[in-house]
Amino acid sequence: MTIFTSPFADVALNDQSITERVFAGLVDRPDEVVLIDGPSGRTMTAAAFMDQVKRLAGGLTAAGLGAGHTVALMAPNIPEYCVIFHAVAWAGGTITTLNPTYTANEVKHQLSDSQAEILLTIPDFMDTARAGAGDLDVIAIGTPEFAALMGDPLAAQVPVDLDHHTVVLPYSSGTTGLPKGVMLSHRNLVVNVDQIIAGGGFYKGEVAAGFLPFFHIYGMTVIMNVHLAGGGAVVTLPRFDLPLFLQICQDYKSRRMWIVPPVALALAKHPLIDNYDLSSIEQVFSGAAPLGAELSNAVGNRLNCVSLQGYGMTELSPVSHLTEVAANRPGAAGQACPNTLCRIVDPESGADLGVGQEGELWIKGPQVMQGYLNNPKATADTIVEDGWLRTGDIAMIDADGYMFIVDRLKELIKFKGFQVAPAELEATLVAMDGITDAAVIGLPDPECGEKPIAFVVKGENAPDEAAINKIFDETLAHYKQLHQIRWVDEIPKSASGKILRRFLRDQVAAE
Ligand code: AYL
Repeated sequence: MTIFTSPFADVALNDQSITERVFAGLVDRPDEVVLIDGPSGRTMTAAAFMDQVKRLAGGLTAAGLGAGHTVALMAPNIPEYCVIFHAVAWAGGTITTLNPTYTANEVKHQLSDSQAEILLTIPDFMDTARAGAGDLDVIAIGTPEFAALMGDPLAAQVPVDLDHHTVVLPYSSGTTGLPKGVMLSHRNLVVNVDQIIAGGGFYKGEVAAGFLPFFHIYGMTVIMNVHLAGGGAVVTLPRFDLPLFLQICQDYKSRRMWIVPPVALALAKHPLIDNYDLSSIEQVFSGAAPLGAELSNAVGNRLNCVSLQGYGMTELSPVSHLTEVAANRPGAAGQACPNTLCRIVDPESGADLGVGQEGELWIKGPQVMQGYLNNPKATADTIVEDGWLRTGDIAMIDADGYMFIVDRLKELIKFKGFQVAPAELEATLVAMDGITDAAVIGLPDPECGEKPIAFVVKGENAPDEAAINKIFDETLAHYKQLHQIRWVDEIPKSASGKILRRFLRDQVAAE
């Protein structure tokens, strides 16, 4: 077995809850502003943040929503997001995070799958939240009902099993099928914060313009928790808005931009960039989807800074690979984090491969998830042989330990860094009367990375394109919309009935 190790020294495993870890980065600077609402400029100090976390934790506990209970949160990035997240964690509960652009249908699915007992949202999303929540209580942040949830402060972390209690339950489709609840423990979240800070460095007092959504593991761990725990601050942006993002980076003298590849494209090409003083920026860090060497270099040259890349998955809390400033290699997805082992495995034969060879990337480390909620089969298919996580990505590791993602073995489509599960779109299609079969694949796109397109087999009285698009619009979030529908006679399948996605992708590529 060829095992690739990390170039970094291991970090010590820290016996703290994620909120204890974050508070440790706040207690010695109580008067510092650590959260700023981007659009309004409203601020929250470290002391105010910790106080609100403890009071909400007390209130949730008193309301029977503390230890052992699951709270759902569907909100854009605002300071209260961080308060709610840590209050649930402090109270010994589980938080499941929903994309705030979800439709009622998607909300309903995640609430029932996660067995959430209350949904917290913002007034703007109340209608969708209520429509998806059925009989469940829905409370909007900023209302008297939300204020009433605050109780007597809970002085200490409610004790939980740091290795096995699920503190957060984001959703990911993994290598196949529908989105599944990813069970992440306190240990997973805390160690990943420490791995990121040890491997990627942290500038004391660093202020991030945080537009990457906190409901997704990138925003949650890398922006929210790393900045609070590491000694920095976050300006929360409820959505990506290029002028506001640039203004905040300029005003707060940000030293690092945390981005995804579509933003790299804007940074390299958009004329607006020249209107701002971005001389404080020392580093642009991209993750969640591939960033080519050419675009990476273009960003670095335009902003006169280093352009780095990280790699990971929701199932890895999320980071397994990142790059040190001094060791940048454009086009590489990074080097293994501290405490992280890798293998490259031939997907056909199962044989371990060596330096320079392409195969499936397997990861082992303390950031590997506990498993998928109520889905032992998907868990067993993903975490194999004593703790190795199969990523479903095809990668190559060079002689210096740089990992390059070269292809994807799994079904997943990435639209602007967002996960689109083909199985979910296919299920929506075949549920329509008059559609007998369907396959969804990603069409490469310079701006979005990939766009979902569908191959559809017509039965009797099939809906037309407009009717299909209308149902998609009503039931699925914006990034799951189809960009093309192709009518075909049949869907190519293997002998075992699996859709031959590679065949479809090759066919489209050859056109
Ligand atoms: P999920 N290059 C190519 N593909 C990537 C990269 C990358 N640098 N990073 C992520 N992916 C793809 O769960 C890959 O297919 O987590 C991987 O299996 O939404 C999938 O995205 C996982 O998608 C950071 C901060 C990584 C965040 C993240 C990843 C969060 C995405 C590093 O520093």
